Amino acid sequence: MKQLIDQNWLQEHNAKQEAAVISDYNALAEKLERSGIKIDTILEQAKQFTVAVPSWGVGTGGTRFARFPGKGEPRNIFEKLDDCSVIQLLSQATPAVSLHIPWDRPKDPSELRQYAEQYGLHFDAMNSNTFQDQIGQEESYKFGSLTHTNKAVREQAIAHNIDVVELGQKLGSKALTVWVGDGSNFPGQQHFKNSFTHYLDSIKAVYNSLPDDWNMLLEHKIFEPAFYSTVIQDWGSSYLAAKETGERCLSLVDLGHHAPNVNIEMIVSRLAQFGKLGGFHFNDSKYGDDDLDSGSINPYQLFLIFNELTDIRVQDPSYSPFYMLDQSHNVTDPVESLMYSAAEVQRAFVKSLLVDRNALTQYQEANDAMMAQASLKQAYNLDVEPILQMARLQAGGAIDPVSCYRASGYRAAVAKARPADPNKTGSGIV
Ligand code: RM4
Ligand code: MN
Ligand code: MN
Repeated sequence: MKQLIDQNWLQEHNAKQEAAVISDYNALAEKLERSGIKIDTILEQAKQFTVAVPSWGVGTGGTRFARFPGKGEPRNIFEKLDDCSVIQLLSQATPAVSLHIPWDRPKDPSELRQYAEQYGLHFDAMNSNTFQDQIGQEESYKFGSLTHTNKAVREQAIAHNIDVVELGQKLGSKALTVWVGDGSNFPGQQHFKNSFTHYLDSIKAVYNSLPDDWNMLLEHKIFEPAFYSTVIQDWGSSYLAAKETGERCLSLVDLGHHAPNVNIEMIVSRLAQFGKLGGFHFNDSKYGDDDLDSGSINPYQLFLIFNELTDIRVQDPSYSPFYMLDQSHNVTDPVESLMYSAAEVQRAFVKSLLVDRNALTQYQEANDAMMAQASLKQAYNLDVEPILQMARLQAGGAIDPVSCYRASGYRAAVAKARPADPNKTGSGIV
């Protein structure tokens, strides 16, 4: 397998920390053993955990005010995959990449697939884009896409989604994520019922062209780019649309797409109870959809979400929703942010495995609020870093991905190899 950071060098880098990791791991094993938890079974699950990386996440993001591109930003999908391969190599938790079309449209899909495979990468859910006008496109999405008042615009948006599915099939993907920015900026601008009806008709048309082994994931977002109303603004609208559309049409929860303080873990439980929870876009936010790094603001919320997911998996071990990071890295090196965030999501997952579920159930049944919350906190407060480090070490990754990445000199090397085009603002969510 092709690797952009030398395996021997990586092993030497790890060697300096290896003894400390083993000692910390053994100490944690002893501690967990006292609660009847076998650390090796947790380690195995940590190693199995994966979260996809968004292709657009490896470019520097920005706000509507400005973007400050970093050095050596990837200039095309192949360079994006190079960066994704480094993220996977060091973190050992991100073997899949989620593409955004047309941003990442390849001339030759089989060439792109092979390019990914040489790194051991594959493609996660495909993302369509009808929130921007593309060069050469007949109709404009200024006033919407799948929900537009004009049938010709809706048909163009439907055709784009079908096209993305066809491309995804060539790349080995198994899902289409549909997020539309459709909505309105003024009260009265849009007829709520009519626009939702158009949405339903449009996604049904896309769904009907979906291969049998594919899922369609509907992503809701409370606001932006529309600031008064958004057609699929909440999980309720998403659920209704998914239910109306078909069995393989599911809801996708992007953590940042909710009002502050919304109880997202409860949304997770509701959607799952009715078989409609299909996937996640992980990120964090403080005020609005600011696409901050996963776990950077509210790691407890992330843990509570995984607590629900683990609860679901206790009942149905085969349950596996699509997990993806969806973040905008405006002030950090995107490679560092994505490695760090993948580990934060993995950390929340691992901690959720440590919850004593029998005890929790008993406290819930007995209405013992104090001990119920304490049983969650007991797991949350444990430092599981030695498990994450051991998982990466055994899988051939880096004990400490960020320090290893910095020491490797990768960014400086790509900065030389990828001179910035002064006329282009580069990739990233702008
Ligand atoms: C949206 C949404 C989508 C993502 C775009 C770039 O806010 O989160 O998932 O594809 O941003
Ligand atoms: Mn998203
Ligand atoms: Mn978003």
